[in-house]
Amino acid sequence: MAETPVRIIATGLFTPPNAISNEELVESFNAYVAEFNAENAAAIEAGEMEPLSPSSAEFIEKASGIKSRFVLNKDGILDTKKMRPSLPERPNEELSVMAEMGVIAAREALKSADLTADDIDAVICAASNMQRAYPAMAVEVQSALGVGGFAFDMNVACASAAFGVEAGMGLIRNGAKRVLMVNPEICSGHLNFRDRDSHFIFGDVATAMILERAEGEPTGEAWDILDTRMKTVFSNNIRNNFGFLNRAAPEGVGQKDKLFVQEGRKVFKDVVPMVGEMISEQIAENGLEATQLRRMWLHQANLNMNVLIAKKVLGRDATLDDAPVVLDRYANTSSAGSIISFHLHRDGVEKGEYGVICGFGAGYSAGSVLVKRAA
Ligand code: CO8
Repeated sequence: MAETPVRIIATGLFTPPNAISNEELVESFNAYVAEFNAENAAAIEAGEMEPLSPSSAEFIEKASGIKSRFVLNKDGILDTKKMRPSLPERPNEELSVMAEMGVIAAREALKSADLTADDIDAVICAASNMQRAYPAMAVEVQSALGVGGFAFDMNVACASAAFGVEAGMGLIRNGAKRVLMVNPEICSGHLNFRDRDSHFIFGDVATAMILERAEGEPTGEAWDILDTRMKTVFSNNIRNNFGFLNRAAPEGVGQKDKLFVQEGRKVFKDVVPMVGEMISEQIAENGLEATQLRRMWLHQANLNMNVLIAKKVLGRDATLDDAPVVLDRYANTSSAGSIISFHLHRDGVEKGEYGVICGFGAGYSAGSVLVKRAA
């Protein structure tokens, strides 16, 4: 175990009230395609422009395992004239949307551990995209909750939560007693809902986790962190170039890579072996056999990806009990995916049993946290 032992003692989840099924999403996308092709009929007819192809709910479920997603705003996304969430800018005096989601998830985690803001020494906001550059979202969450100490943001794309656990452990080694991590993800804000290849991939959510220095017997639920692994390998296959040096061009012109873009097949091919090897090495180097791994709370990007990773690690087909799936209802929620899975599906793992919380994505980046249920 690490020099200063650290435990996970609570998690929290905020799920937006609106859901969009594949059928609803595809109906809107296909209406947009029909409008686009009608508006550009002459150019298409003259061979100057390719017509757009419709999407399909069957393809989406088969290719990804996604059936539905939660979003902060449904109307704007489904409106073929907008195809982006309508989230009005808030005055600086109001809590930002991202902080608000993080605070709701954090409050749930605090409540379940029977703690208050006074029991927390630091806040980390670990997510794929912050809604502004500064002040840090984490400082806003800290202030809204009334936490002392300090707070900071960090971004390692879909692996942010695993890297956030590593960062939190570092703070605890340096004297903090408890660290709160939040993972608010407004993926719908940077997803291109006009892109057939990716319009279905993401959803919005926020998760929270409380880490604590392990001293004495735990008073409530506790998961000892035995080991963490981090790996990054540069790749252009998942990008989002939005930023102040890359101003958004007028609608539709050179816009594509100012939102999420990826080479999905390449990502799949590169990331599956990278993550499978990472978890297998982690287990072996901690003196464990794959048969001792009771559960894997994997990043929720693509069902087939998780099936392959779990099979590679376990050496057999994995069941939903081995590697729970939340992707069907939540879609890819970036850094929050593995934490939603851990939050909703940790019953049945008994004291003394082992599990892995693992996130992976753009960068490429991958982070794996080996845990043992302590109480
Ligand atoms: N409907 C119908 N047909 C379609 C559609 C559609 N919507 N889209 C594509 N097709 C067709 C294609 O035209 C193609 O047809 P053909 O074979 O005739 O050319 C065929 O289906 C196959 O297309 P693809 O190769 O694109 O399909 P795949 O089977 O590879 O599935 C996936 C696509 C689901 C994207 C898959 O490749 C995948 O999941 N890959 C892994 C992706 C992944 O893990 N990405 C990680 C991203 S997360 C991250 O770290 C970034 C964080 C940032 C958060 C940002 C929030 C916005």
